[in-house]
Amino acid sequence: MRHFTSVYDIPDLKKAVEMAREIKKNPYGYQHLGKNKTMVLIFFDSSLRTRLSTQKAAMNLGMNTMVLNVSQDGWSLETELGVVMDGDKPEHLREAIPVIGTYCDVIGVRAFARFESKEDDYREKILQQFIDFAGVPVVSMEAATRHPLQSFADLITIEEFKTKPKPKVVLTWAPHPKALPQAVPNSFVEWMRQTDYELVVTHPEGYELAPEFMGDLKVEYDQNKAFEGADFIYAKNWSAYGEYGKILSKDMNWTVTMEKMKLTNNARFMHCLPVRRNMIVTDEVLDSDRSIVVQEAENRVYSAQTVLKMILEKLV
Ligand code: SN0
Repeated sequence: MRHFTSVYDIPDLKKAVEMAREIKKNPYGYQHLGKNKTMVLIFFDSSLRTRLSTQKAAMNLGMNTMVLNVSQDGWSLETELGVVMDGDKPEHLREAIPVIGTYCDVIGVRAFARFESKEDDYREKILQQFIDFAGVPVVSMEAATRHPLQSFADLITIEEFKTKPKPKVVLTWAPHPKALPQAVPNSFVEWMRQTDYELVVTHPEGYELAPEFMGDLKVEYDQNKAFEGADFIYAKNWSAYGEYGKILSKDMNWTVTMEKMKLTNNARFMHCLPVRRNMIVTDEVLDSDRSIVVQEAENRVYSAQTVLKMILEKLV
């Protein structure tokens, strides 16, 4: 593996999940791979789990890590090509990226959808420049359209908690006060479609995800129906893709409650975090033994470590 930006960069998903579970049992078994190797983590957006779990993963592999929060620590970076730089951004990505590349062996980048232009977001304007100009492997730590390290951790978590070979996994939209990216649901659907699970997506009308992610998967617009017999409930808010970046509903009837969880097959509750309590899901569900959000977050270390291991093996 050279770069990691989607599920398609993983040659054999089953083997990758097995590897992640092996690493979880023996996290320091591959320290030699990262000796004298440095990872730089660049954040254009906030983070808690991604920053800590990716650093932890790199350290478990014997790597050194450096973190740059672009919005707080660095120069404001110009991302448009061909502009006259007479504004408030003193440095261009075009120089910043190759410079960073000379200081490290792997770059992790977080750059959310900007919601200024659907086209720019969906062609991954920032992530793509890193791939083109860094000269070293690039790992997506959530880009405009995907959050693959999260989805990989989600898959590991479902494999750990499933009680039947083909669980019913339900992705449900839930209300939120802000317009959020589609990266997490896009990616979740993309990864789940690579498994033989029964996948159901439910959301209000107007929240259809991009066809490139949904493929031939049908939406169940009735949330209660979707929940029937579910083994995993994966909640997430996202803004509309069609009416790009718009909030079309704040309907609190979509909040995941214990009542709704009772429609399921004693399902586990999942969310990538951070989660808005009593918007996305009630306290009662989050504080119950059905919730596995912390175990899911813990697996972020092992998804990142598996990906970094695969990248390092190609470097040495
Ligand atoms: C991000 C998102 O893509 O939805 C990151 C999730 C891992 N979430 C947020 O930005 C939440 C912000 C908020 O105000 O709740």
